[in-house]
Amino acid sequence: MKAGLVGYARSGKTTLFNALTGLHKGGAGGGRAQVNLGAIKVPDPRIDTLSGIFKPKKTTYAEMRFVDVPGPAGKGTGLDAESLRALAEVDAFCLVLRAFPGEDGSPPDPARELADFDAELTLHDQEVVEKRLDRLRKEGNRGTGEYHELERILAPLEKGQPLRAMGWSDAEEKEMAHFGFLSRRPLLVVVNAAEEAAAAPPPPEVTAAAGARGAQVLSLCARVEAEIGELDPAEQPEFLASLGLAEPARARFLRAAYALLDLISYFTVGEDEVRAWPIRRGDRAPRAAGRIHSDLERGFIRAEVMHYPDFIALGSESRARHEGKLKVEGKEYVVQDGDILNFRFAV
Ligand SMILES: Nc1nc2c(ncn2[C@@H]2O[C@H](COP(=O)(O)OP(=O)(O)O)[C@@H](O)[C@H]2O)c(=O)[nH]1
Ligand SMILES: [Mg+2]
Repeated sequence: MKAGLVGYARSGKTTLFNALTGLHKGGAGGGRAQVNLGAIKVPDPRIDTLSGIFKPKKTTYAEMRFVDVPGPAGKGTGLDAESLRALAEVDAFCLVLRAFPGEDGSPPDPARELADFDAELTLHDQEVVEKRLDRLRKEGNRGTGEYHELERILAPLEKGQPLRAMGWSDAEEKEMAHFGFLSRRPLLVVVNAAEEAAAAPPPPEVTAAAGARGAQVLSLCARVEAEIGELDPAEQPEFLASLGLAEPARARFLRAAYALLDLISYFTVGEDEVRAWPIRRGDRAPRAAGRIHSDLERGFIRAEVMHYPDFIALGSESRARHEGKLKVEGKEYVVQDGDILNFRFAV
């Protein structure tokens, strides 16, 4: 599972990528560059709290992978084969929009960039659908379920509506999966603001357009995020306060991107290690256990479960047990975000 930082050249993708990874290499400013890939820790105040309670030898945050995908140079140039390949390889898009004045003084138009970029994705999918329909017609398969289904989704695509905005049943989702539609992938719109607007909400027209396109939106200033990363941790709070920020926007962005990939965390705790484990929302206990080791999935017997808020309210595992807040769950249990788990297994 990985998220791609996508968008037009010079929107600030590489600046944001470097701010996220803490890299300061000369990637930014180059406009079009090679693909960068990095694993990034997802900040989680619950892990900080648990680590404060257990004082473990090691604290491990969940990680997620990001790709800095070089984008097309300008609008209307279309997505070239290389960009398409790079886009097809990521599971969700974080679309970076330029909302700061360009080096040549050109005013930003993030709402336009959003419409243009999503139009590229939509057009790509429309071509995929048309090609397949053509083929089915040539083969004399007009009457098939697939044909009708594709015709149904062609109509909104022709109007420039992304597939992400459509409600599909689980069966439809499964049937369509192999097409790899780009306009169906989860989208987080990242308004890359000017320094003065580092703490401002996204422009209302962008928020409205994102909503209509089935996307979420947030605003940050990639340059400011890069600066925060370079500061001494002791100096950060004052700098953040001077900008009107409660925490680096990086933390907010990473949590949103994590959720965009449909990832949630469960925790394991103890004197050795406090750790967050990323799993897919909806995963059952054995699969979640398999994140730690395949033996735990194969030999899964049961899971002891405490919900994070219960544990924090009661303060200890023994009190949680005493109050009936430590539950024993079997194979069918769907793990919830923030569960503190202990697995019993035998191989
Ligand atoms: N003022 C301002 N400039 C930025 C910001 N983010 C990026 N830039 C500048 O915009 C230019 C393009 O950035 P870059 O990260 O290379 O864009 P990319 O082509 O999308 O990877 C560089 O000169 C950056 O320093 C920002 O938040 N504010
Ligand atoms: Mg770049």
